Amino acid sequence: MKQSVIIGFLGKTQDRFCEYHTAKSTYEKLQMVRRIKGFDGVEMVFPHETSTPEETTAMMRELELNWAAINVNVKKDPQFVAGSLSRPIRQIREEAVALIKGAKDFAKAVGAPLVTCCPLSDGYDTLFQVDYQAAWKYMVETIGEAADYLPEVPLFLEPKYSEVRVHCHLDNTSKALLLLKEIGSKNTGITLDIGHSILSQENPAQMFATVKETGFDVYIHTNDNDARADWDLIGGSRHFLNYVELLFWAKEYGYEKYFTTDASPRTCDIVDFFERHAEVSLGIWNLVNTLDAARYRRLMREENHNELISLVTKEIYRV
Ligand SMILES: [Mn+2]
Repeated sequence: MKQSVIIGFLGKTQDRFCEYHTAKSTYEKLQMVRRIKGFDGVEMVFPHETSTPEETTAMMRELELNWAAINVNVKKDPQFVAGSLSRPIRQIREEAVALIKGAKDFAKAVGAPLVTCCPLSDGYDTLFQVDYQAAWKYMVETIGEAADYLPEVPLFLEPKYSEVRVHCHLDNTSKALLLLKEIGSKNTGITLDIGHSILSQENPAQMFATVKETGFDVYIHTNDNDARADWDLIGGSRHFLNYVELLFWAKEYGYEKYFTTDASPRTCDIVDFFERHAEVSLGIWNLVNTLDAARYRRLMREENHNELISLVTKEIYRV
C-alpha cells in the first residue's frame, strides 16, 4: 500500500471560525511528509504550492518523495470564487481551462502521474440562481477540452455534494461519471474521496466498482466524516467497515495508485494525526490481505448472506 498526503493539510488551515496550525512553505511541508511514518507520496496544489518544475523536482528528489498527483485548484483565485468551469462568462471559463492545461504541463514536467480537479465553486446556493442547461453544457465543453489536452496526463474529477457552494454541480460520483461519459475522453477518471462519497449517501466500495466497470480509472482520497459534513477525519473513525470494504474491492481490482490522505488535523498534532491515519489505513490493508476474497465472492454468488456476515464478524470486526 502506497500512502501519500495532500500537503496543504500540513500547513495552516482554517474554517469559518478558527485557524489551525501555522503557515509553512512548500519545502517545509515536504520536510514534514518525510517525518510521517507511512507516507512517501505527495499531492501538491497547482499553482499555489508549486514553483518552477525544476525547483519542485529538486525538492522532491532531495527529500526522496514520490508524486501521487497534482491537484489543480480552480476555485481559489478571485475570478473563480463564484465558479469557474460552468460560468456563463467565457473569459472565466477559458482561464479555468488554461489553468488545468497548465497543471497538466506541470505534471508532465515533474513526472506526476495524474491531475485531479475538484470544482467546488461550480454550483449554486439558491434555487433559480443558475441556468442548469447552460452550466452542464459549459462543463462538458470546458472539462472536455481540458481532458483532451496532453492525453498522457489523465484528468481526474472529484465530485462533492456541497461546500463551497450549497449544492455543487458535480454532487456525486454518478454525476461526475455521467459527465466523463458525455465528454467521451478515455484519459479521465474519478477521484473517489471516501468522505465525499459518504456525504452523497453512496457506498464508496460500490462506487469504486461502478467507475471501473464503466471503463474509467479511479484514484482514492482517504478520510472519514459523520455523513453530515466533510469533516476530513481520520480514516475508519466513523465508517470502519466501509473503509475495509473499499480496500477489499481496491485489492480485487488491482489498485496500484497512491491512497492519498485528504484529512485535516485541526486540533491534533499534525505528525501524530497523520501517523494514526497511516497506521489504521495500513492495518486495514493488511487485514484485507488476510481475507480469502475468492471465498467471500463465492458466498456472494451463492447469496449466503448469513455466512458472509459471520465472516465479517469473525474476520473483520474480530469479536
Ligand atoms: Mn478529496
